[in-house]
Amino acid sequence: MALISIIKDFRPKIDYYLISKANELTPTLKHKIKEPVGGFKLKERYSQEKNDIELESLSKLSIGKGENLCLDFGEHLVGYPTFELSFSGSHPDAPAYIKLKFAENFKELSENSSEYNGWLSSSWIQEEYVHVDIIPSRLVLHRRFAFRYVKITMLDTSPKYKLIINHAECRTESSADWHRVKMPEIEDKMLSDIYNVSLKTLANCMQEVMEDGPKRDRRLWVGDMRLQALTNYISFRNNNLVKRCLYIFGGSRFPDGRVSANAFVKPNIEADDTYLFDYAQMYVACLEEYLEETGDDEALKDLSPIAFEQIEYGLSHISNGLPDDEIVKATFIDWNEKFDKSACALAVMIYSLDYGISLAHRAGDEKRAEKYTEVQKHLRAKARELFWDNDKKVFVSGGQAVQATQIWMVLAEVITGKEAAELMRKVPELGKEVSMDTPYIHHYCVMAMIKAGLKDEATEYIKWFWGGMIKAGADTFWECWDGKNEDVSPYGGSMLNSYCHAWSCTPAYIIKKYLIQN
Ligand code: RAM
Repeated sequence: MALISIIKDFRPKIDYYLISKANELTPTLKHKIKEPVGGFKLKERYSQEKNDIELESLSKLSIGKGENLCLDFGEHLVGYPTFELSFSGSHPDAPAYIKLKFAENFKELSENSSEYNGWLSSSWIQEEYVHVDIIPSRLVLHRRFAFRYVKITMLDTSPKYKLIINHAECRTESSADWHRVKMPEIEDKMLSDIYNVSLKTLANCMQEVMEDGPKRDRRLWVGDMRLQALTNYISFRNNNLVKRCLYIFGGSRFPDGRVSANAFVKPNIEADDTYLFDYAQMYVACLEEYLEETGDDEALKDLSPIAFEQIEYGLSHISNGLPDDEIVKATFIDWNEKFDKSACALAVMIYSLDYGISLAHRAGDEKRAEKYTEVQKHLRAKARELFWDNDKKVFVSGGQAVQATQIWMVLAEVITGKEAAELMRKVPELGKEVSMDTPYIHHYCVMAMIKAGLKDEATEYIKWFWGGMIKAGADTFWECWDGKNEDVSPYGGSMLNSYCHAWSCTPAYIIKKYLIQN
């Protein structure tokens, strides 16, 4: 929670040229009509016990006061639902007062939102209270929902009639074009399932921007966007969407030029007042990777100065290899905040310099490339000197040898070759008191394994972690996952968790780019 800031009277610095470019790149959304494939009634309003119903009998099933009806659309959808309503009994002489609860997974369906008291707003919980005055009628919802299930509960009606849901459908929305995807052949069934679920996760997050999650927060976050962009290059190849996101972050920034951690697009493009040091460095990586993919000279010219600013800002907060409090406190890495992030902050800086160097070469700025190369060499040596415990053969930051620190040091190539492989083999057993809570850090863990040459281990890790979600019923990957604790959540309650989350979409990218021959 410490990572979320509120800056009084925050006024981002706006670059209208970049904003107008971002607006020009707004994608056209694609739609499909989806209907339920099954239904049931929950025995109690908040229980998981259910009685299945035949969909064919839907038009004969009426819901009276206190009763519920759940529809199962069979897969995770993002879109606008519509219900055809009619009645049984006498002419409706009072409004039907109903509650609609949309749920991405079954567990969520039977949760009672009044029991949530975490720190994120409960207004994200997808439920609507609606009065329907005229029946028969068509109930069209104008809010977009992310869901597989919907529960309709009759809160009140008159004794003279009961409600019937004759038909339901959802008009889905996404800017991903499945026709552009070339599915590779993957022999391993679990790996192939993981691949498909990764792409579905990405597709459902690809809207007018690369959203972090279509349930919540429904906006752009740099850390998520970078991972979405990578997965997009091997699948939907909607490179203009990545470009639009890069321009959004460039077009509205902190007054001192820093790239914000996330941005709103409605009613207008506007940076949020949260700065995350590592996310701003991921902007550099994301831009360089986009340019590598597209060779887009316009974006190079418009956005590389912004990327260099992020690097300069970071470097100005590191002295003698030690990142200062300001950037350490603004370093995310993972939702688990119970560890010292100094070593990670330094490693992220070194990692970002890799992309800064390539970007400088690309921009023909050899002087800058040379300077960054020197600085990077110095910081790598410092990282080893300050954080490597030669007896225990691990990196220690603030007295702790946590997994995330080892991962980022390997990614920053502070340690390489056999030493890196040895270290990464140790990671699963290390610092268990500080768990890794999000697929975001698990992604970087797999990338560190690959960097250390441990491809078999990386494959097994993907099957264990993301495969675990599939075994638990996921058809899009979740924001948080811990096989031993289904209630894990950074938000003080899993009701706010998102079950289709951008930063979880990367296995397809990793599999295609590093783990299979194509
Ligand atoms: C979560 C968002 C997003 C992530 C930030 C740091 O609230 O959903 O995915 O990037 O936190």
